[in-house]
Amino acid sequence: MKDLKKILDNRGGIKKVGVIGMGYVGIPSAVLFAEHFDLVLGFQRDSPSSGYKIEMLNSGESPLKGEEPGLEELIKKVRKSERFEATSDFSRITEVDAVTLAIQTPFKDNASLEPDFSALEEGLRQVGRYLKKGMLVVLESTITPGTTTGLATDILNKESGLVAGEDFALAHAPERVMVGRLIRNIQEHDRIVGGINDASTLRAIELYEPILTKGKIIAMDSTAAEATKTAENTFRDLQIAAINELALYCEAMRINVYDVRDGIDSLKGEGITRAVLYPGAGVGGHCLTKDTYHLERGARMAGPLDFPSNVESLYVVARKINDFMPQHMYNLTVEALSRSGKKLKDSKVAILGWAFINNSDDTRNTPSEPYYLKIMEQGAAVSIHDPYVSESSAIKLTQDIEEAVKDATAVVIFTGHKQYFELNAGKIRKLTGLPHPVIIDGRNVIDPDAFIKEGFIYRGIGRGDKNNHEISSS
Ligand code: SAJ
Repeated sequence: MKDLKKILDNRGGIKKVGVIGMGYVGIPSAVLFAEHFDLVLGFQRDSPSSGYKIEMLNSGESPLKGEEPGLEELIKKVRKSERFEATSDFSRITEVDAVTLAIQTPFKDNASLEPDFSALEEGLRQVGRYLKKGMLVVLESTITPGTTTGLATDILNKESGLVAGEDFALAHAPERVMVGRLIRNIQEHDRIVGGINDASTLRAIELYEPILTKGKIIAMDSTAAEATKTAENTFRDLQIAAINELALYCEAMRINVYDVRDGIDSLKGEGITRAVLYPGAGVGGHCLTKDTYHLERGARMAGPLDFPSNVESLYVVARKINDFMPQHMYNLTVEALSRSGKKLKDSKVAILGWAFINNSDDTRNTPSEPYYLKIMEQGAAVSIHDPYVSESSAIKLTQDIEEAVKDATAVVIFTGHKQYFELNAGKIRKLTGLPHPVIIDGRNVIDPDAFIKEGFIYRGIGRGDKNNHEISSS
């Protein structure tokens, strides 16, 4: 067995770093590396959709939209000190001591939940083509457990003729960044670093330790690192499903889920705290909707898995409960409309909130969409309001709430945008022009009594204490 450690010692400390994929993960990590290493090359395919980023970065501008505190100043700083350069010339990978891949790993389609690793595979082939002995390769993308020791090792070895773990170091160090706080997250979150062997892990620690401020290194093997990333999101999805299921139970028991939530949450400290999250109209985004299936795939592909044969995975059941919530919003809408003798086909529904998360313009996998498709199928007229989203694929949106709610038979709140907490019952009801319009609250943003008193037919997720109210004749 060749001694990778000796090869790495001969190469000496990491001086030059390559980062592949100038996206919301690659750019902040590249400029943070550039503060500590002699040179960082940011590799970006000169494709029609993202080639423009090369020019922007080299002129000191950030191609990322939205506020990213500290990012643009850092880009300008490392450009000025000539420690960072963006390029589409992948042959320059030969110049670096370490190269990280921060490439999106979406799913081919929601139904199959088969990951689309094509872009990652292309990146790995590029690295393999220019790989040299003693280099470190790190995958940062969220991947199915087993990918680093499987697919990645196979491609890199085949393209380079070298052997992972013997001739070069290979590791997984998953990103944990949140849009809006990219730099801070990389510096302050603990960093999971998992090599395919100890020498690889140690080399990867040399790369990440210098860019951490409050964050600590948590070392393990690469498959454990892949499982950590996917499981941390799986567990969050599970916690949301637990409170969503409780909300449905509370509706059936005609009690207020928020009373029960406060009660459970009061059990605090001495390690007995409960992770009680918030019920809602569904779970969107590109993390929680996918990572469960990466974990499932990894565990079941590895096998043999000893698991009760007549029981579905708890994690997949959690996904199904969260994906049921838009259906529940639909069921609440149909039932509430029937209270005033209406059907969807002769109704106008105003959907408030298209972003998948509060006070954001991010619409990826928004729970509003399956609901929208269902009511359209039933022939309803629909208006969609979102203060942060101007357009989203073929959907027509408005930022004018009065336009959205005018003549609406039902007003349905899907996102907890701060603007919606101020909705005025009298004003909204007048805009609908109806004595008893419907209002469905998917994020617990309005006061049920204020709207019920105004004559609304109210339904709220988890609000079993209010959902069967008398219709006020006032
Ligand atoms: N949601 C609920 N109830 C909750 C919390 C969230 O219904 O109590 C819904 C949100 O409305 C949204 C979805 O879940 O539709 C996802 O919300 P999220 O807060 O988890 O936001 P994400 O998807 O951006 O998750 C990211 C993840 N971060 C990374 O992958 C680096 C996740 O690991 C973080 O825990 C999460 O942000 C966070 O805590 O902000």
